Amino acid sequence: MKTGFSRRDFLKAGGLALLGTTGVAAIAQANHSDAHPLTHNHSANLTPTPPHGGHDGNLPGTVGEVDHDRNGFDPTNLLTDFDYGKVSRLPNGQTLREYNVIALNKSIEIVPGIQFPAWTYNGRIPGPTFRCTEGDRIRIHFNNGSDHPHTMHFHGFHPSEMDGVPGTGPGGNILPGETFTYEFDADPFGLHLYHCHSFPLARHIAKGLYGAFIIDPKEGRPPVDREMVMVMHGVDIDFDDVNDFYAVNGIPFHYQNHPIQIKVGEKIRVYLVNILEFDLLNSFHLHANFFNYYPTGTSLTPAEFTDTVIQGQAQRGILEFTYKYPGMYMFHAHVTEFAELGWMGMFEVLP
Ligand SMILES: [Cu+2]
Repeated sequence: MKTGFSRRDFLKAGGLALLGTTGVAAIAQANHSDAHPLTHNHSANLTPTPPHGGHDGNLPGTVGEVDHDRNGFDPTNLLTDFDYGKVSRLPNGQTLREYNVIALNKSIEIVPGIQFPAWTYNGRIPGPTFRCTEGDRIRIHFNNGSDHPHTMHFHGFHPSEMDGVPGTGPGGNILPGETFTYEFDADPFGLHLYHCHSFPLARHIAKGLYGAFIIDPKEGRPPVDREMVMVMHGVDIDFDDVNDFYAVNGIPFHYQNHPIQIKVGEKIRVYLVNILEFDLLNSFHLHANFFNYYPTGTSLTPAEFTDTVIQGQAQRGILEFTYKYPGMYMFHAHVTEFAELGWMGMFEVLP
C-alpha cells in the first residue's frame, strides 16, 4: 500500500502553488488593480513582481501615441474606409468607378518618435481600399507626385498594357510628374490587392505602396453586421531589408492600444491581405474563437473553419466570425516575433 506523499507529488504540489502565486501576481499587474476579484482572496500571499525585461505581466508595446492628424490617417478609420470611387454609367450601361491616386513621398510617424520616410498612395499606408462590383469598369487616374518612378499593378484580369509592370507599355513606368490612367473591368470577384511594380520591387513595396482591392460578387455576399479591412505588412525603418516592426493598417500595436469594439452575436467579416516584404510568411490568429475562411474570396463557400491562417506575400482571404462572450480578445500574427514587434490587436466584445 502506498503511504504518504512521494517526492514527485511534493514537487508537483509545490510547483503548482508557486506557479499559481506568480500567475496571480501577473494578472494583478496586468489589471493595474489590487482590488481585482481574481486576486482578492490571495492578497495576503502577494508580493509585487519587480518589472524586469518584459516579465512584469504587461504586453509588449509602445508608450504614447503617434500623431495621427499629422500622419493624415488613423488605422481605426482605415478599417471601414471602403472607397467606391466616383460612380457614373457608361453608354453601354456598365457602372464606371473613377479614382484619383497620387504617389507621394511622406514621412509617417510609425511608432511614437520615429519617422518613416514612406512612399505612399494618397499619403497613407496602406493606400485606399478600392471597392467595386464584379463587371464594373474601373478607371484609375494615377499621378506620380514623388521623385521615383512608380506604377500601379492590380491583381485580377486585365490587358497587358494595364498591368503596371515595366516593359509592358506606358503604364509600366510612370516617371515623377507623369500621369497614367489604368482602366479595366473588375474581374474576378474576390479579395485582391494592388501595389507598385517598379524595381527594385521589394523596396517599392516595403516603402508603403500597396492596398486592398475588393471586387464584390454581382449577387453580393450574405449580409453581416460589420465589415473591416486589414492589410498586414512590415516596416523596415533602416532599409536593411529586415523588418523592424510589423503592423496591420500602417501603425504597429495600433489595435492593441485602440481595441476594435464589436458586440456579442454580431457577424464580423474581415478582408485580410498580406503584403509583408522580406519575411516569407505571415499569419492571423483569433483568440477564443473560430472563423470561416474564404481564400482569395473567390468562392461563397468557406474552405476552412479554423482559428489561424497562414498567408505568403499577396495571399489574402475573407474571415467571418461571431463572438459568443463579452470581453477582450487578442488577434495577432502567430509568428510570435511579429506579434511582439507590433502585429498585435484586440477585439473588445461588448455585451
Ligand atoms: Cu514604386
